[in-house]
Amino acid sequence: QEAHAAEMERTFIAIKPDGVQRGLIAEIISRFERKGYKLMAIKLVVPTKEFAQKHYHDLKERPFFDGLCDFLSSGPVLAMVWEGEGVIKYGRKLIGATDPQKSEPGTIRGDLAVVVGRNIIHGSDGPETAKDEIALWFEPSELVSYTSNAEKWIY
Ligand code: RTP
Repeated sequence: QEAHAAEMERTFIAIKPDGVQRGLIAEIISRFERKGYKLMAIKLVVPTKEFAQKHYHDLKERPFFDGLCDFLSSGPVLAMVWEGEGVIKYGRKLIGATDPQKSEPGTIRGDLAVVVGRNIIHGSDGPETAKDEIALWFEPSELVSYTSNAEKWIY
């Protein structure tokens, strides 16, 4: 059981400044919570622009990079680590397509956002980025290891 827990997949999820300002924190967290994923770390931070540039380094050649980094560093971001089987891929499914005009109803962006530049949430897109983003946003000591009572019913 412990070995199983140690291998459990983790992803980095962030509610961007628009999601925080719009009062969508509880709504978004509840979708991950109700699904059966486990919250391992959470904090509210205002990233510097330099930090935002690190987070989005893969996009530095894109025309929207500068505006995107200004936006991410414009206010509080709720940074989280969620754990569970398949959480990286399915977390992206809960979030929905990058452009809220294309995300399905029922997804976070489909239900709660309208334009791509204000799409309220970020989720790691693969195991490598998940690892890198968790390490960028959190100290290892900020990840809380615990047994949730619900787990034996979820798995
Ligand atoms: P995220 O990293 O935030 O979860 O988004 P994603 O993987 O779904 O999308 P990605 O292509 O990595 O883009 C990152 C973020 O950049 C903003 N964006 N703006 N045309 C635009 O103005 C544009 N395209 C992308 C979005 O906020 C997107 O989430």
